[in-house]
Amino acid sequence: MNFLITGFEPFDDSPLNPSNSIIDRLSKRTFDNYRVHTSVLPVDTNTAPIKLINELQRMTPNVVICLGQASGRTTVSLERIAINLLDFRIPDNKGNQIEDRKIITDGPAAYFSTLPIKEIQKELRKAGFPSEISCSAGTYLCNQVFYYLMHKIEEQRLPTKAGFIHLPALPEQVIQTRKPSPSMSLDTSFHAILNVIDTTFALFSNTAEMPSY
Ligand code: PCA
Repeated sequence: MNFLITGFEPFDDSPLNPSNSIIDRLSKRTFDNYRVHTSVLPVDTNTAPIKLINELQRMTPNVVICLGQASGRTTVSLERIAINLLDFRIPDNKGNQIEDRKIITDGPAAYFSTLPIKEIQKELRKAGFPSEISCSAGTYLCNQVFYYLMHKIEEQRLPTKAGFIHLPALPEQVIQTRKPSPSMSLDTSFHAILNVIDTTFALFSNTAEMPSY
C-alpha cells in the first residue's frame, strides 16, 4: 500500500509550518508495512494544485492525506468537506489574493473526504491525541488543493482515497505573535499523523474496500 502525504511551505510571514516539519520527519523514516511518499506544496494558488496532481499521477498512491496549518485551531482537525470556493483572507506567497471565485467553474459545490475520519478520530482518542471533525477547511489554499484533489479523483474515476487534516500552529509560532492562541508541539502533531496513517492502513487493508490501481 502506498501513501502520499503532503504538507505546505510556510506562509503569512512565518518561517515555520507544522505540516512542512511533519513532512521533513516523515521523509526520513522508513515504514514496515507500507510506503509513504511525501511532498511539500507551495502556498501559490496557481502551482499548488498542479504539483499535487503531478505527484498523484507519478506515485499512484492508494491513499492521499494532505496536511496544512490552521492557526487558531485547538486540535488536530479531520476535515470532512472541501468546498468549491476561493476567498482569501491574506494573499498567497506570490501575492495573489482571490475573492469569491469558484475552484472549478462547473464543479459541484462540495466533495466529502473519503478517509474513514470517524474511525481515525476514535483511534487518535484511544492513543491520547486530541482531535475534532471539522466541517470547514476554509477558503484558502488548503481547501483549494483538497477540492481539486477530490475533483480529479472523481473525474478520472481513480480508486484513491483522500482527505485533508489541519494542524494547530506550533508553540514557536504562537510565541512570536504575543497574542494568546492555541498551539500543539511538533512531536504531538507528528505522532498523531503517524497514528492516522497506521489506522488508515489497518482499516483499508482489512476490508474489501482496499483501494488499489
Ligand atoms: N494552511 C493554509 C494554506 C497553507 C497552510 O498550511 C490553509 O489553511 O489554507
